Amino acid sequence: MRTRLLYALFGLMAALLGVATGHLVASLLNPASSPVLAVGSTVIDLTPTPMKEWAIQQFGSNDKIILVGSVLLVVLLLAAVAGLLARRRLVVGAGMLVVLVAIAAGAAMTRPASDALDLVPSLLTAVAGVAALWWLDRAHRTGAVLRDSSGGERLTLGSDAQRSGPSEHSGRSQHRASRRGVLVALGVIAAATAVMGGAGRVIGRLRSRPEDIDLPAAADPAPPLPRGIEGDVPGLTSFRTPTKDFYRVDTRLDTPVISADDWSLTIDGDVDEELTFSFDDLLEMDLIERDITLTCVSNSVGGPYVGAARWTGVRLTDLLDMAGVGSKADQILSTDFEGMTISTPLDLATDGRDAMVAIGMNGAGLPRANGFPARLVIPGLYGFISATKWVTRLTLTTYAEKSAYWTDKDWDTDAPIKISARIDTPNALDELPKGENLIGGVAWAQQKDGVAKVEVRVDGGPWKPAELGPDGGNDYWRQWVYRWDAEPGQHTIAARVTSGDGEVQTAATAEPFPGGSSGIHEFLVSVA
Ligand SMILES: Nc1nc2c(c(=O)[nH]1)N[C@H]1C(S)=C(S)[C@@H](COP(=O)(O)O)O[C@H]1N2
Ligand SMILES: [Mo]
Repeated sequence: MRTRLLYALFGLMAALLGVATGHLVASLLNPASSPVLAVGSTVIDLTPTPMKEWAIQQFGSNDKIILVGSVLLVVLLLAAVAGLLARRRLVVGAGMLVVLVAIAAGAAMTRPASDALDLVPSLLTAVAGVAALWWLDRAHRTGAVLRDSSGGERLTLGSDAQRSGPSEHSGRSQHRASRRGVLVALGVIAAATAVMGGAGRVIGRLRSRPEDIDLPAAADPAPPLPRGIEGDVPGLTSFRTPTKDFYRVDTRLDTPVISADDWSLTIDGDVDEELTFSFDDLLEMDLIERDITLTCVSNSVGGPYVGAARWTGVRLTDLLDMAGVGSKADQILSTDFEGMTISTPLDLATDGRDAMVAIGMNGAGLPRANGFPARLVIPGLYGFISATKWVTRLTLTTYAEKSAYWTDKDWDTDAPIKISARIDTPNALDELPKGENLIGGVAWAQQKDGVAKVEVRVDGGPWKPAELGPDGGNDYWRQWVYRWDAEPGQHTIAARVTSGDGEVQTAATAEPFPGGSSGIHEFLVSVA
């Protein structure tokens, strides 16, 4: 029994060392080729949409940590099994480890834009894992063999130090030597795993340091953003989302590191002339600056996947006009640096809205997580059909000819952002004092002439107008606050928005899939 446990531990330690090795090497070559991340990414791509949506609802922005954690857990369980197999025959256990790594290597190779170099982390994972298993097995068997030849007993780690008797004397000391050998091997492997794991993290962080760019002043600047009312309403979302707090949604498990010097944007497909722009080319063009609220289609009513920032970039139509769009195209298929695709209806992107290839966010270059060096920002459309990060290609094509990542997963191709009001304060189930309480939040109605009105309803009574915060433009969200004179007891509070073009937020509920959530943000609070 004990040797079984011991060998399961051997398998586990060998796998951990392998994973740490692979991760470290990947952090130097290509973070996405790390065996565990490669498997995780493949799982993301293969997961059916409803399950993915379920995971996002359940785990929110922790969904990826949970995914990577689950992959790791499965790997470690299988590695423990490999360890058990190695107890009988080392080659069988080692073989199983190699098969596990081969699966990860396969996943790494099927990633778009992968090359032969992406096999290196997996290869070294296998080498480290097998070497560790071999060493542990040898350390264990050496003692066991010595002992078998003298005392004939089977090794059980740390069980019989108290047993005594002259005839067992030499067996016992050899036993101790073997136990020491195993402990030394385990210690060295654990230490190496920790050091490499730590080094991998540090290198990853160093590599993904932001690149400093000098963002030129916009030729077409935005008016100064008025001061928000967050200072007056505790718990209210700030009028401008600080860059570091901006939500992040994408299919990646790593943060891409692309240097501005190596980056370029190509416009091709149904165009008069195929064009390629360098980052410096964009810096030299006329830049526009706009305050725009981005929204993710996976945001549920009242959810966190929405953020408001000041974006700086080149007007999309300036670029398209230079290339000369042909008559056949009805879609802009944008491609990121690794081949991930997003499709945008051409007519919407070019109808006069402030669509841009953005290179700046809140007055600085884009953070790597939000698309450095460049991304699309198109007001009024959910991010999954408009906001391509790390974008390198815009192809003018048709929906009949080409389909994008989420189109293939049956999400809508035409997905305007649904108008919505969110209550930020109080929170559901809060205990409030009786008397005046502030109910506050944000509301958005991009490309629908902005927010005209926000109303609050208590206990299903009449809708009453809230006060609106300052105006940051029609593509920007609006803060709102309602002074509520609360009576003791349980109360349901709700909020809804009316857009400038007269649409009242619907009470009809819809899930995020396939075209965005709808319904009213409503929940219970109690008043003492
Ligand atoms: N390359 C790439 N761009 C992408 C995505 C992605 O998965 N890959 N996700 C999109 C989605 S669904 C949204 S909502 C926005 C989110 O942008 P943010 O992470 O900067 O908030 O990016 C979009 N751009
Ligand atoms: Mo999204």
